Amino acid sequence: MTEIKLKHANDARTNSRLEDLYRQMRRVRTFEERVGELFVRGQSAGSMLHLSIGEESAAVGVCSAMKEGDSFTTHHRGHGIFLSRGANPNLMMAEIAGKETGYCKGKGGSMHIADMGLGHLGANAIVGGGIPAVVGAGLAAKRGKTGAISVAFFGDGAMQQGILYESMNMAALWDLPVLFVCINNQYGMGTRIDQATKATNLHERAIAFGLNGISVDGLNVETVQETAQKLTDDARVGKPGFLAVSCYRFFGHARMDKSPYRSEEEEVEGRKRDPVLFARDNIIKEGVSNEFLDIIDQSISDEMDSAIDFAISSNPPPLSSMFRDVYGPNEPEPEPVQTRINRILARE
Ligand SMILES: Cc1ncc(C[n+]2csc(CCOP(=O)(O)OP(=O)(O)O)c2C)c(N)n1
Ligand SMILES: [Mg+2]
Repeated sequence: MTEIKLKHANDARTNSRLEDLYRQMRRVRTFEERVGELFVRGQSAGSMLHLSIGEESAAVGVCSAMKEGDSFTTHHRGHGIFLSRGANPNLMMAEIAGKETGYCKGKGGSMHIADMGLGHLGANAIVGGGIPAVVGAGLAAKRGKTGAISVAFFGDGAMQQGILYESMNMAALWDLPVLFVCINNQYGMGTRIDQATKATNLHERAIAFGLNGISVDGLNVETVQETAQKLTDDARVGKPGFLAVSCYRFFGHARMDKSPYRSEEEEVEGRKRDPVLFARDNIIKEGVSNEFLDIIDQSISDEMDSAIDFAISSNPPPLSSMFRDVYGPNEPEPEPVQTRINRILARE
């Protein structure tokens, strides 16, 4: 009861859908902030980390239009997408920290995280590399009449990759339950989109292949969600689609990139297009109090602190398991690393 009192600064009606979208976006933002800290402290596995801060509406808007049983692939900046599809932050954080309690027992890390149970067919470090898998998943769903769709998430850099066009062509030709989602954060590493292509109306390319193609401004998560809902509804009945969500990559390409290729003024302007704060402002306009939203933020902060504690207190996978789960289930036990090294050295 006290919560309800706190929730409304006046008697205005609450848009609980927006509140839910806000909560989800705040979870993504806070998760990414914690991951950034993990990296700076040298506690993440691998040397690269790509944060999706500024892109939360694409992940949350599209994922909230998906259903249980749907599958998806992501690019190298996919933490927010997996979290929005129901990933457990503890297991994600442990995976990024390279611990055996992680989704892939610490052997996938940030850029190769996957979980078939939640429909995550895999993150992929190759630009465009995860896209064709959704065509296969879409074909399987169509033939098996499962009613599921498969969604490929990728960046604007993949718009210049041939594999996208082969995949869009097949999805359209075979009327597959597939959605292609381009998160257009304006940059492919240090190259701005208008330095990479003349054709910046990205959805027009999809229309040319016979897909439903739409571009939306990612500032407003509700617009993203509504558009994605239409596209997923159509995809589910065999009309594949393409959605480009425009946003701004708030920080460098990877955690160590200080973005010397763009001006500070541009970054200040770009960060004003903050989908999390935009949603927060709109909720407040509907009469929800700042204080109530602060309580939501605090509980999310606590949740992500626990994820960090879980990851740090977990063990790395034992050396003896190095090749386990890497090959198919019927592969023979891999040769112990030291025996293999000795054999190679003996040969030289
Ligand atoms: C096929 C291929 N080419 C180049 C790279 C190096 N690379 C890694 S990320 C990246 C930029 C990708 O930009 P975008 O697709 O827009 O995704 P973003 O990083 O902006 O999320 C590049 C060129 C790669 N991983 N794969
Ligand atoms: Mg990009």
